[in-house]
Amino acid sequence: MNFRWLFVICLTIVLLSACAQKPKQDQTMPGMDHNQHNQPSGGKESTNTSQVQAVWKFADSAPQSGKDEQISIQIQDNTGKPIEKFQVSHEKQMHLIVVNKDLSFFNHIHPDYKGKGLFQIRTQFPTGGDYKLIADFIPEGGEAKTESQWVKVSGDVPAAQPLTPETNLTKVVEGKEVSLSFDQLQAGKELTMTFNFLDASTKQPITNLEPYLGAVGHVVILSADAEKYIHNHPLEEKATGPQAKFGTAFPASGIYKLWGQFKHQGKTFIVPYTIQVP
Ligand SMILES: [Cu+2]
Repeated sequence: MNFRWLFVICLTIVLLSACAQKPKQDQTMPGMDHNQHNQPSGGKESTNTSQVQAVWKFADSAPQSGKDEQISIQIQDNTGKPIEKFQVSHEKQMHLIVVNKDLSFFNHIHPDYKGKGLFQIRTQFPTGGDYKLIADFIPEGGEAKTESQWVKVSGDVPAAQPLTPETNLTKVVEGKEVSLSFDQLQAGKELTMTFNFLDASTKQPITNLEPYLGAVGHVVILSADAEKYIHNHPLEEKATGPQAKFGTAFPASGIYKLWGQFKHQGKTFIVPYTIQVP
């Protein structure tokens, strides 16, 4: 396994505790990370990310659908002391993914950093129901961290849409024919997933994808119950199409939903897929 693979997978499968692919010797060294070029020299102030926690607050004690709601996310250590410094990752200090329980709604937004560990954003939930908020961030000198929170939003709750795995992974989105393929698809295996882009009307390959948040694309993957979360970045971040390749690994077999986010001709677009991982 080459180092780049190890790095990409460990950086992205942030939910898996202690990073399943991590070399054994790292696990006994709190705060150490294979991402060592990011360690401050001397390193004794390095953040032990196992003690990093997020405290979630809503300006409205009962958030409502269709209304601007302010979300505050306070990042602190287990003694309540704010974590003050964050590494910029893909142009942002925090990435926040919002999904509803049946995964029919997906949003990827970026809270503002207010200092002293506090991030804030205003957003809207389209309907009532349960939503999961997932924050991705990297405390300076620490490793990538994911903190999540379920929130109940009041308002009409539409009937849950069942997640049905798709067998045809080619679809047209915003005038682009997008095909998703895997070199192998099996739980627990390192695999490459490839998105291929054609102009839907001319069938010509699209070779001028634009960087979106510093990479040709971003992929977020959630298990059907929204418990397993993976955020992938491209193997070649500077690619421009017609292919965008991502390395990933599905932790267990089951149904997953994934969302690829790309940018073309100044416009970002999202390509969702529901897949069955054997
Ligand atoms: Cu983001």
